[in-house]
Amino acid sequence: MPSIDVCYSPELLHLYDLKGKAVVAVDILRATSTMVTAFANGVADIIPVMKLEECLVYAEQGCLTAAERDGVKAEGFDLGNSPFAYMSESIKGRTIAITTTNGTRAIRMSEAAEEIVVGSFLNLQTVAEHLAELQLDVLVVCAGWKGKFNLEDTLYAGALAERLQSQFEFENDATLASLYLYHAAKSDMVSFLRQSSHVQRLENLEIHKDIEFCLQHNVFNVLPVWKHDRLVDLNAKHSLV
Ligand code: 3SL
Repeated sequence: MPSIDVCYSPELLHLYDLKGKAVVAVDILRATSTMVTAFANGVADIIPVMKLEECLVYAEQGCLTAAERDGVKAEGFDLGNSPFAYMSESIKGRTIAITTTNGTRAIRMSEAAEEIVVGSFLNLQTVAEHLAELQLDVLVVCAGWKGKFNLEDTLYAGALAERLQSQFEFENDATLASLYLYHAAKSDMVSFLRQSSHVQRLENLEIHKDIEFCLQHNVFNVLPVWKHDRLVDLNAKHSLV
């Protein structure tokens, strides 16, 4: 039976052997929720990069560029990191190069894995079904915040563990803790997360509607997966679940 484990921060990745594993990279607020929304709205592919300068170079190749630092859209880029900015016709068929404070870092630091899947509550079931078919050991890599633990990514790990628990064994207590937290939170995640640090940070920036949007379950059946140097949607049709 394959296993599922949870890494609470990219800074802890040195403790894990990614070889032969499927990584689910997650940054619920908001990078991976935004990427899933972008694919659902017809983006062709997404190039996650770590640095602002690196991202800007892609403009010269005809890509749209997107950047966020500390919750705010960085100056000089086409887009920020709100999922609502990725619902326009103008992004259809485009390649987007994106850098965010933590989310794109979690993806790029997972490159040694056999497969990297981008997870969010928005495509939770689609990712769970894909992992069940894949039959690889799974590591959920939480983006956290600047190397530290966060609650919303942990809740996602718990939600995924709940869906996979009959077919995967739990590698250690990190998975169990995530599951227990998800059980405590799932009936009202918005309230559960009200005191959490990134929700507070986004609320202070008056970013309210993104929070509720990103906590919705199973809105899209997109399956963003790392191929060569970028993310593509393995479910070609982008149809709503
Ligand atoms: O940390 C990240 O990568 C971002 O998702 C943070 S924010 O939600 O855009 O503030």
